[in-house]
Amino acid sequence: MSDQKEERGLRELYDQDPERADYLAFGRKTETDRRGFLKGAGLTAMMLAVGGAIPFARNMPSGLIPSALADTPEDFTLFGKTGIIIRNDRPVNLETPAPLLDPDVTPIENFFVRNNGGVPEATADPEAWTLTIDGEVDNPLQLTLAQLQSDFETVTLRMQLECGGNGRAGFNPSPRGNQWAIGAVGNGEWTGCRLRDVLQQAGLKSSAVYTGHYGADPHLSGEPGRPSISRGVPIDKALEPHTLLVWGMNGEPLPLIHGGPLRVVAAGWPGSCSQKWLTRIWVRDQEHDGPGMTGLSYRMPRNPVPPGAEVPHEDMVVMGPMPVKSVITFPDTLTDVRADEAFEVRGHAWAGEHEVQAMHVSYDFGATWVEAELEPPTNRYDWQRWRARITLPAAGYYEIWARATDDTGVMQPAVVPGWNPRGYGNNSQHRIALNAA
Ligand SMILES: Nc1nc2c(c(=O)[nH]1)N[C@H]1C(S)=C(S)[C@@H](COP(=O)(O)O)O[C@H]1N2
Ligand SMILES: [Mo]
Repeated sequence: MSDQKEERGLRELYDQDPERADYLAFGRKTETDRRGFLKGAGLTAMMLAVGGAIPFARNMPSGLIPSALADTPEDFTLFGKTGIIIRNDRPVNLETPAPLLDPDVTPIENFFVRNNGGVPEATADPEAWTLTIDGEVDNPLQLTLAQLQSDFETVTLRMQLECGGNGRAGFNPSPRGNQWAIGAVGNGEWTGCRLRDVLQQAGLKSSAVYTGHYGADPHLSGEPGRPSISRGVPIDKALEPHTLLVWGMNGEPLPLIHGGPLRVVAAGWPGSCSQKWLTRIWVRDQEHDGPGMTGLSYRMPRNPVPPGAEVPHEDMVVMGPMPVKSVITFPDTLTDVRADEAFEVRGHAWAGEHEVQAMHVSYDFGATWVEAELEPPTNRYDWQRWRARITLPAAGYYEIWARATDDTGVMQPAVVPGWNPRGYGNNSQHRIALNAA
């Protein structure tokens, strides 16, 4: 089996497979009439995307990328997303621009998407979706979504979800993979039951040390039954009461693109631990070794290595919790502001398994720091709102740097942290540029 996944960009997709491109771009299966012209829901979605009626739509062939969208990729709509940056379409990988991360709960239409494989077909009967729990348990279980919903306590928690590769674009030399800037992160309001309660019903054996998660998404090679990714977490994280089996997001049924009808959310750990389209949890007697946990994937060098180094496999370890980090959500970079007038800078901060203890901003390239106001999380793993008021002393170019400190005193570095072969865990300070007039 080769690890090579064919990845291609949106333009290329429109060239090679225009019907599929329409499907991806406009969210639903597009209807076409006999002559291959776009109709129905697909056409409606296209009208929304271009911002108005298309009077000559009857002449517009399906699979034609509207030039309005072709020229402004960032305005392109995929899976009902708006304002999102397309990092890749095969698999679908969508990043949220920092200003759209401003709300306390990230709206679904702006929430980032990270897929390693395809998107399964939507299921007609979500309640019949079945999860298997097996491996190191006394009573292997098969539970439908309906049973999970009725037999276990339902909880709703606000928790951040961040891709392990968020910030990869900052590394040099640049590791392969999605060139995420800062927006492969979001804060969802997740509804589900505790994984702990379900594992307790299955009865963990004393040999249970790790989970292995499986999902229904097809591998890009098309090989049936081959998982796109299968990660897991140490059993303590699986038993942590905030680790959930999730069927609701922001008060709605979990959308297909976010793993609906059922996923894991294991906040504070690399997003890959939060399996989407969840079908099976295999309780293991050793560290899980599914695709995505072996080789270089989701592994970091045990000890620091020089940028670009080839690291032998035995010196790589599976990534644990995500590091302390923050994002500036307001103002947007390259905004014009007034010198000598106070204005608000704000954003969110989060810290893996920790709480954020302090937040600072600098407008003089890190020479001095202003302490920001920092709100507590509504629950553990919720990201924390911070706000600072600053006044720029004279007209000219400034950068705002933001730095979070966690409750163990660890801070975000000013420069990109330890290089690693796949570009994980870049938590360097977010910087924006401002012009003061
Ligand atoms: N089944 C499945 N689950 C998955 C993935 C995937 O490709 N397939 N991607 C993982 C990764 S790498 C991340 S960062 C998160 C992203 O979740 P989101 O797309 O809902 O934002 O899902 C994780 N769960
Ligand atoms: Mo990820």
